[in-house]
Amino acid sequence: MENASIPLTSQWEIFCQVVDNFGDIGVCWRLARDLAASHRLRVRLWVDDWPSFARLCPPAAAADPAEGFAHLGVEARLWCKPFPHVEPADVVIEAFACEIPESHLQAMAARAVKPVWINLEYLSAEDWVGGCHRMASPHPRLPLVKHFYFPGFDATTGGLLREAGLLAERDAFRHGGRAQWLAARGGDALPADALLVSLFAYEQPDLPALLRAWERGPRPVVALVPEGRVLGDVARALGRLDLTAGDRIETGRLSVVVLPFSDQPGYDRLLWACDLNFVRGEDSFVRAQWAATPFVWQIYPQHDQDGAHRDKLEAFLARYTAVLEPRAAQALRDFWLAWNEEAGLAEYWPAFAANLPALAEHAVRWCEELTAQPDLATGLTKFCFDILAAPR
Ligand code: TRH
Repeated sequence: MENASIPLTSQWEIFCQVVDNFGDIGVCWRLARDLAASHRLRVRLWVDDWPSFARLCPPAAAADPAEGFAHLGVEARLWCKPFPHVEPADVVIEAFACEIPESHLQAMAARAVKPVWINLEYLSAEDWVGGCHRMASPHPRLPLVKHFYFPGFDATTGGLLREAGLLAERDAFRHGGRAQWLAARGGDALPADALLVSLFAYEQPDLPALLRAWERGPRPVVALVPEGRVLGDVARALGRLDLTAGDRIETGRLSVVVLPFSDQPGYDRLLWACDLNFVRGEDSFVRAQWAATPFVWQIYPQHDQDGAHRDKLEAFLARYTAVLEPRAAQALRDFWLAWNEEAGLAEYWPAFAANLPALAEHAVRWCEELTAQPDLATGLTKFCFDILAAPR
């Protein structure tokens, strides 16, 4: 939603350090676009890994990273060393506790009106999040105050990224564009009762067992697999050396179609087209919830000693299944745990599949509940402009 009270000249910047060749840029690129499009802000996005950024934003591949690149209202710049001398923005967002270059911090501290400094945190459904959301943390040396901003699932948090008009666009696609979209991917030849699945995941050693269950199962399954980390496991399970976009393999009741990695709007269409989505990390996990269809979440593997990773999964499971009928809740929990523990997929698939109708109804209700909250970019914009407007 546009906020007419916000000056058009306000400049924001987001610092994004790309972890593990790809992660985190998905959230930052989406936030940058939403701030520019829905809130009319001038947004600069600093990325330290240009090729990873260009996977999400293909026109950036042809740009000279040193010169930067403007697209969809966002100015993307390479975060290089030494960091260039640039006037800090009115609002400076460090994503996921990445460290802003010292020279830039000094420039922020030197401004007469200090920038609003935000640390945008990872998404978690854990209860402690609400208590830390918006917490202020003064810099130990410089006259700057950082505020923690937590995305989340209830009103005590900053909410979730949801662009204006997203759900209307989803519904229009389902009523109008889906059949054509599927036909362009060979979907016009699908059995009428096929279960359409999208598969975006980290490595999954237990995948062969699940693919075998799909191959021999009572209902045809069509798995649409975008190019990415899980593709090696899909290939091995199907006895292939490798797979690339455009490949299509039929075995028993299973068809596997490999798709090219698309831009973010293209990925939304994939989620909207399918009956069941396997998603991972943070951004695709949220998009699956806006798709309002059943999904399976693979949490980012941290191999942590203290179980933080499992706590995060349990916290979301508890929220998501709180008002779900016990049989469907158990089936979902068993299958999600199997997916994350990489064992038992074939064992838990039949109950999960049998509960898909109940899970589909639940996904719609859950999406409606989330939609009642303000979206993250709107809440963040208001929070920052309230600080900017307050006497300091
Ligand atoms: O990249 P990820 O694994 O991200 C993760 C999380 O952010 C996690 O919290 C972090 O710690 C870790 O990185 C390092 O998964 P995620 O968040 O779903 O991001 C993937 C992005 O890719 C998302 O924006 C959707 C997008 N995408 C496309 O644009 N096109 C595609 O074809 C596909 C499959 C995905």
